[in-house]
Amino acid sequence: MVDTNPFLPVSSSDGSYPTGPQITHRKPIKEHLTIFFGLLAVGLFAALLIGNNGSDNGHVHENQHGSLASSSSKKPEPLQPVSRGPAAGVSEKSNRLSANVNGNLPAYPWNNSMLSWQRTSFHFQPEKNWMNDPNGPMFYKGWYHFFYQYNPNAAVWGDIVWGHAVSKDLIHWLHLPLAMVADQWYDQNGVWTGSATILPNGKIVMLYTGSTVEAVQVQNLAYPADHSDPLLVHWVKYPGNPVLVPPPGTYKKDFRDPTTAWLTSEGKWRITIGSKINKTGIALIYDTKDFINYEKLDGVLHAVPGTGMWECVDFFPVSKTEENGLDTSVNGPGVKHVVKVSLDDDRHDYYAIGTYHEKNGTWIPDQPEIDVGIGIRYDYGIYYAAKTFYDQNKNRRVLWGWIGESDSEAADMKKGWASVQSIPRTILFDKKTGTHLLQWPVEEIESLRLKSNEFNQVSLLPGSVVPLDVGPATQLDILAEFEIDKELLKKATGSNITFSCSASGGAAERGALGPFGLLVLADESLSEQTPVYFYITKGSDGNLKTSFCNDQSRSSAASDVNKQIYGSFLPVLKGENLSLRVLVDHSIIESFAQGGRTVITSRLYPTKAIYEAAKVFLFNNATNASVTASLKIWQMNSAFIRPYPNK
Ligand code: DQQ
Repeated sequence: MVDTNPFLPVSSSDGSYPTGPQITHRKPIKEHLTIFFGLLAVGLFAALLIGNNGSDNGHVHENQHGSLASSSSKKPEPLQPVSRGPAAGVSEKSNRLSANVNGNLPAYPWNNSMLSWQRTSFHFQPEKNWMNDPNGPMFYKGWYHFFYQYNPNAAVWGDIVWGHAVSKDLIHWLHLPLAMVADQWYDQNGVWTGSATILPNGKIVMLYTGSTVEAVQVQNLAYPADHSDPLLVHWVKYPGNPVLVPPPGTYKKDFRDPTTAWLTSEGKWRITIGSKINKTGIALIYDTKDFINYEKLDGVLHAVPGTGMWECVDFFPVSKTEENGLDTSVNGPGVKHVVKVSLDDDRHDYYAIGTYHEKNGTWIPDQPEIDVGIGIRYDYGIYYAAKTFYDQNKNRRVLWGWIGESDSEAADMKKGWASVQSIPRTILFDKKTGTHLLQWPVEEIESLRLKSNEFNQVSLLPGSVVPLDVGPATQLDILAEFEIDKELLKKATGSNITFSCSASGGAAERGALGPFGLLVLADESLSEQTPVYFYITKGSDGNLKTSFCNDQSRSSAASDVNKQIYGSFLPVLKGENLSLRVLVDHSIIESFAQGGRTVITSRLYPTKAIYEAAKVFLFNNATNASVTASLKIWQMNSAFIRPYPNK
């Protein structure tokens, strides 16, 4: 049965739906050791690292590996990435590899076995084709619902509609039919990103951006055809769509991605939508009583010059004192508010913590120098268009994020799919720093843990690499703690040289106090390896600074994949050991440092370190400091992700 009146009181007196947007303006009032010491290869590791780093930014070339070079007699064709997205008025959706790649990289002769290995086992993916942003996540009548930007026709961005899947635990998923397709003038160019709001009466409102026949961005309303269906299979688009059009002065192609609505003390619903004015990123703000008629507030929720278009804005409260999540409408003492933006210009997600002023609909960052878009990122790897939802089932706030590919489009088309979603992460305010959020994989992921191995107090001398005998190493959950020789920390001499993961020579660059950490997806000979590591430096003021990095430069013998060194400064507080959690799932690794204070996600495309040949090692490439590591490593089961039977 189709619901005809799915909302809170509709403002029109006869209860009928108005036929178009009515926008009014109001003034501002607004994350036993079976020690396997067999191979303590002092020096060998450094030699390997440095040896592999002999030329061309550390990239390994196919011709250095006879077997790879001879796997195809055809001359590799140059890679010419095609731009997808900007012409349609949205951010770049093709894999442009790294900024310094000129588009003329030779394509690697990927074979089916290599490409099949890349598909993940416990991360959410559709059965085939392209996926991008998470949309409208929610918990409803016993099911977690996940919608996503999807191209049903190809493994590249385009023809965007809403895919839909349900889960009982955020890990095992059942694919349902497409929730919404591009069948109206107001979304013919794409059913773009949107968010769900669950009203106090239990009904659901979905607001999403439609790209019209003329590629103008408008906001549309949709709702479940049958609220009694826990699977929410059928969706109805409101006949009076669009409900919001770009306000005067806003570029018609810069008005998108409505948030979940939250309540004001006046009982109205409030949403924010990303836009820009010249180079200033802005979050527009609207109040509504019925999700049909909207009043635009004067001013903006927030604006940051120089940050460009804000996509997929997210706005939510976090508790300063409690270890649980908050419903989006919660406000008051002990509550801070987070603004998160996805920067169209650099395609990274940034957040900041601050204070929300309900009366005039504004938000002020606690620390303007780390304002949203110029400060802290959710993830220092590949991660974009993230969205949270309040999970009333477990009283937590859960974060979803889109993880694109960093191989070539040609390879994506060959394998027939592109993109995965991150493991959903719980989000909490980091009481210790007061500036950061803590992101941690939802507890349900632990149900996939199989047999484990523990390694206690493994001593890592400077320049050592230690293999960890865990069996196959492509589906792992790794928990690790590292302790560096405290005397050496004290004695080390300070310097003014600043370290940054991306500008460094990666894990091959030896310092007195780093790098040390793990090598994942590494083959026996270490010709392919991805170091996930800490690097400590001492300033001339005697202060220690820790960076958390992920070095992709030797991750693959293929040259047509992204080999950037990811990472960031990591706040480590007095008394804290260095801690790390790494989820390895074929071509994706998600790494969480210090309980999720800093996170790095990488997509990796090894050619040799796959299947049984993939191994994990500990390493310490510091010149002076000894490090002790303790770890627990679980083999991970695969999740069931398949079509819902008979749907
Ligand atoms: N993806 C959607 C847009 C959004 C962008 C289009 C962010 O609504 O701005 O697929 O990746």
